[in-house]
Amino acid sequence: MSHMHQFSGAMAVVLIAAGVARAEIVAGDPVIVPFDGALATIEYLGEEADYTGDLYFLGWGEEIAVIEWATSTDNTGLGQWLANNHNSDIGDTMLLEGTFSAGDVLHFAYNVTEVTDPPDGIATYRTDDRDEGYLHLAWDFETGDFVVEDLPFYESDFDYNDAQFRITFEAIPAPAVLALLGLGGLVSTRRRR
Ligand SMILES: [Ca+2]
Ligand SMILES: [Ca+2]
Repeated sequence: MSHMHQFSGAMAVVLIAAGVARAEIVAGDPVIVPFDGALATIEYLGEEADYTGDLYFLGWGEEIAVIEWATSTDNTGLGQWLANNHNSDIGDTMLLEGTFSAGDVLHFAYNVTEVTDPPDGIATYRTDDRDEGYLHLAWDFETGDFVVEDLPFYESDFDYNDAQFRITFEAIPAPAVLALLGLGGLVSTRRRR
């Protein structure tokens, strides 16, 4: 068997694996808020992974950068903790901190904390890391499915099922909108004095 032939075989495997993943999700697509006054909830759907990791909400901003950071809930500095792929219960939901506008890009981090094989997989994959990190997270805007590949790409299986979530958006409840408008009116009144 020639070296060229071996190389072609390896390439075919990679393309098939990538094709399967892309039929459902596109790695690296930004999570874009679809309408103004949106609340975002993330639901934990499950995992098929040996590695252990936590998902965080970094904050919101543009496709390449966080502008408004979420409040840190632990000492990782990664913002709002959302779920752990081995400790959270399927169906657990978390409300993301903030109210969002159409076009805002929500940013997340997946922090791998415990690894098995290969043993060099400790890493933090972030949607604002344009080097490679953002390609470890994949969002399907039609279903809301948001999935993670937790293996380093140089020895990855690219199955994107190592931590599985769903992001849903809903309009801020009407009473809250009225309260905000009322607050705005109050501020305007005070400013005129
Ligand atoms: Ca897996
Ligand atoms: Ca995987």
